[in-house]
Amino acid sequence: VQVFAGDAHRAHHATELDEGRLIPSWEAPARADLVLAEVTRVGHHCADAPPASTTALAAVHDPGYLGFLESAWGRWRDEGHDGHAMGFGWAPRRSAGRRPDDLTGQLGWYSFAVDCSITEGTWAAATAAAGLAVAAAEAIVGGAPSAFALCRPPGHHATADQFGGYCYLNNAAVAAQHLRHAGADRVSVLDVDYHHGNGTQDIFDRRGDVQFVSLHADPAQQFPWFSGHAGEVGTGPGHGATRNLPLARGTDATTWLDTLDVALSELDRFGPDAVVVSLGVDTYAADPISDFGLQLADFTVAGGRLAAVGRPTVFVLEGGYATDAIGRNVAAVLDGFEAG
Ligand code: Q9C
Ligand code: ZN
Repeated sequence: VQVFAGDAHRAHHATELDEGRLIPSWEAPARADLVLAEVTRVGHHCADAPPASTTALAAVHDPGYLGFLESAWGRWRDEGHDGHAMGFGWAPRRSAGRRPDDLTGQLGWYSFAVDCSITEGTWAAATAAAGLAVAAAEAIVGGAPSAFALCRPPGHHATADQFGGYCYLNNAAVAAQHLRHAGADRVSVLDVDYHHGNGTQDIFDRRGDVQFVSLHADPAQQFPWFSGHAGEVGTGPGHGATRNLPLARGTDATTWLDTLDVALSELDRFGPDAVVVSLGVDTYAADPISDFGLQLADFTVAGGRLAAVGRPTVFVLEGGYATDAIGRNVAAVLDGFEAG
């Protein structure tokens, strides 16, 4: 598997509000470094890529949001604050819905969770991650059967105009949209991260040309709380192109792999020209913030089943917080795919 990775991600290490305390985020630089070390060790070829262009980002993100993200840290610094940039107020359910002028107000307007913050290196890291996703998509366009974008920060929670869930720019959506521009008529995004990919779903909700299929912890019990229910199936022209498979707390590997098969049958039905996999490995049994039961061997099995779809596949890294195991788990998916 052709791997795209770089070190721009290290400039981003955010603060998160976790169970009432501000802590260095679980989504830490070591994650990407350890995945890169492991995929290199097992022999995958790795290359860097330039940051995503404004055009590639604006194809899935709101221009006002992009301008905000790029300038937020400088504005925060100029205001003289300690700590990282976070909002503290969000729109009530029924509100006039106008963007405030003040930076702190805008931090609320453009976010939906306080589990991540904006730091000095956030924009550079996020645009670099999206650039890796573009490069991986481009590798597929050039005929590669598979490519892996080692994205950090992750992306699947980021909507067109809101950050949250450790995500700022939606790398998987950028990759899927790039594939569409490059000539794939139909693209499927399969999200296997432990959490629902609310951002990706939102971006493609009304689209019939990009399918979104996700298996994840039931939002009644788990972040991102407000989307990912089975009844969400897409809107208007996108009706039927979204499929959600919520799973109970503590779901074991057998149930998860059976549900993966259901997800894969949805891909077969759609018949995509290319597939983007939002590859989170926070389904791992020892993940510190999740509660599913997958072991290393299950990731290999999953990779093999993804290969059986028989389509060019872009893997984009999402979550996975058991740092000692994240490299092995990701490599197992890629190895299973190559063997399959
Ligand atoms: N006590 C991804 O996996 N907050 N994002 C966790 C832990 C939300 C996960 C709080 C987790 C977001 C890309
Ligand atoms: Zn996750």
